[in-house]
Amino acid sequence: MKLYFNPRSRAVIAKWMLDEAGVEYEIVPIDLEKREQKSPEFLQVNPAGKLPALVDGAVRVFENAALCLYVADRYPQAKLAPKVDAPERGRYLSLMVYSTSQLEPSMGDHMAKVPLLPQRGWTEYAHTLDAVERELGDGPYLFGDWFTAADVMIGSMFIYQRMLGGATGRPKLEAYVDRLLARPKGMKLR
Ligand SMILES: N[C@@H](CCC(=O)N[C@@H](CS)C(=O)NCC(=O)O)C(=O)O
Repeated sequence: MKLYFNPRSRAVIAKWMLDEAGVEYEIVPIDLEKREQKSPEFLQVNPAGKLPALVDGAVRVFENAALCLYVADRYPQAKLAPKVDAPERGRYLSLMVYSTSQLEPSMGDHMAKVPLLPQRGWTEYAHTLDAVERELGDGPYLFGDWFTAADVMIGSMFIYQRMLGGATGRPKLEAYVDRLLARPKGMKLR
């Protein structure tokens, strides 16, 4: 398994997932300054020309959410995802997609101070925080005591926000971020 990686990129999310899964993998460094992510060879792996990307034999995966879903399903012994027929599966899939289709752009707008346009497919930032708080409940993770790939995807967004000097202003969410950062194989603040 090869992870196309740069430490100063969202590929740290994929690396966190692989580490939590206890998977052996090879890092393929990609120099973003040299624009190696736009090379014809790399575009064969990820047509979007972005990090991360994963190659597992004949399988190629790009987009962090897809990559986390893939790793969790490929290594069921790591117990990082509900099984396909488990009752938690629907909520798990929804949170995985929500992280990247609503949480990330909503947070991005908030940090860039871009006003929300109604035709956008995501809600305003405060509503997003309400939704995650509701889903987290009493925690400690999104599925209670069970740490899953959904915590990697949702949690990494808040870790990134903190890394960029931001914070949610919600004690419950900040305590969740602290817990995630304290995990031995977790993402580290830079
Ligand atoms: N939604 C993508 C975002 C990937 C992304 O934007 N990666 C950035 C680094 S954080 C990148 O490769 N940028 C280089 C470029 O766009 O040329 C994911 O989660 O995989």
